[in-house]
Amino acid sequence: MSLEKFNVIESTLREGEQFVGANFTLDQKLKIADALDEFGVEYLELTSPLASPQSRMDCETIARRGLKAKILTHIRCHKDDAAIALDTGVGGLDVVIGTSSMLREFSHGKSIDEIIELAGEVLAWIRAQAPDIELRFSTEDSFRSEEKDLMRVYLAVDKLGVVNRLGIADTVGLAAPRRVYELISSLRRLTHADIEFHGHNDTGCAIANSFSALDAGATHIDTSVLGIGERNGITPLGGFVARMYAHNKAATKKKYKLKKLRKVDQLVAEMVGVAIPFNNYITGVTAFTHKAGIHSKAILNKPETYEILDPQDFGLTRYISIAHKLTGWNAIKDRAEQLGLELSDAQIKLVTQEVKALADIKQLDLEDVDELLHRWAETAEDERRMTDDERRTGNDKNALSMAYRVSPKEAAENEKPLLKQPL
Ligand code: HCA
Ligand code: CU
Repeated sequence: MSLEKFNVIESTLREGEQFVGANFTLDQKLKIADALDEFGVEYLELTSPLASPQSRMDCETIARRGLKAKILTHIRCHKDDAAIALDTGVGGLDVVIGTSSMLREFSHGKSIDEIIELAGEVLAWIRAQAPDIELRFSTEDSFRSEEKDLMRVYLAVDKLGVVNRLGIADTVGLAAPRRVYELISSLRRLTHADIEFHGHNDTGCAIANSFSALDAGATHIDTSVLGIGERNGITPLGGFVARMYAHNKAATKKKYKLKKLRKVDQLVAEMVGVAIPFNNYITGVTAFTHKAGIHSKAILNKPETYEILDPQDFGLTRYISIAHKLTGWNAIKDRAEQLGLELSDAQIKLVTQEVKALADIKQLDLEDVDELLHRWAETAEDERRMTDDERRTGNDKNALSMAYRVSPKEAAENEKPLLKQPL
């Protein structure tokens, strides 16, 4: 159910601002908010208005912008924070408090009973002030909290009947998918509110954990563009969308304007001073690049053989790398066709052998392959014009040079020898 009906809480403007390279101006925030809104995320989460005077003004400005996405801000479990946050005009508050023994001892110093009491007071107060606001309560460092403590807190909060969502946070990126599944399944069984999952990526599980959370009944997933956030960040929007597209292509295409993803990734990458990683989901330069000859053949016949994501759905194109020793003649043939060159299959196979032989001794690039193809095409053209007479007298230099390109053994391996006469 949740796997089909999930919501993205896009936190580039909150968790993402906690990325070391991020220091967004209002103008930059507006550009990010607009781009994400166009993409179609359901929520935007903003830095607490208590962080700085400018942060407060940013909340007010973005809340008033009339975006389709619901605007949330993120606050500690304090009445004073909540009062200021409500004043900004946002559509929802994400309230958080640490429940792990570590955070209880070294951060706010409260016991579980005190947390329950405080949460009850603050959440009921917020609801009384703002009956229509979306209210979420989350425990920080959920996976290093005692499960019985966690459940006590969530059950108490759920029973208040004032929150729309309960949040689970893998604050240090410790959890693996099965653990996420178990915890969220228990929460799903025991409580009524929607469930949000916030997953850090320290050990590379953020996307898988988010998917597992949905599978277990979560309804909302926190993301940020390129995954930016504290340390190495959280579930990346693009990677999460890739996962959901693989799960249900039609629904994901309907839900989001996938072709806008590249612009969003580029925009944020530039603003925080990083390049989009080469192996990034969807928008990395190698995301749709194919290399091995045997892959290329299948890809050219039917792209789905080696592609779970169709680049066209994201406004991107696939690229088949051909200038290397793993190349295959189908890929070289495709390139020849792109260049409008007329070469027979036998000739293409010989070119392919030459590419492989050259690649064994030096680094090639596409230009080298193109040059070879052009040379072979010209020679083939001359060859076509050649008279039988000339051929018999053996004074044809082109034919000779062509023959010397490959060893007799290699030529013999081709189904159709390039030259009609053996030399
Ligand atoms: C933080 C911690 C947080 C909160 C997540 C949440 C985390 O930076 O305030 O509110 O659900 O990772 O625990 O981002
Ligand atoms: Cu976080």
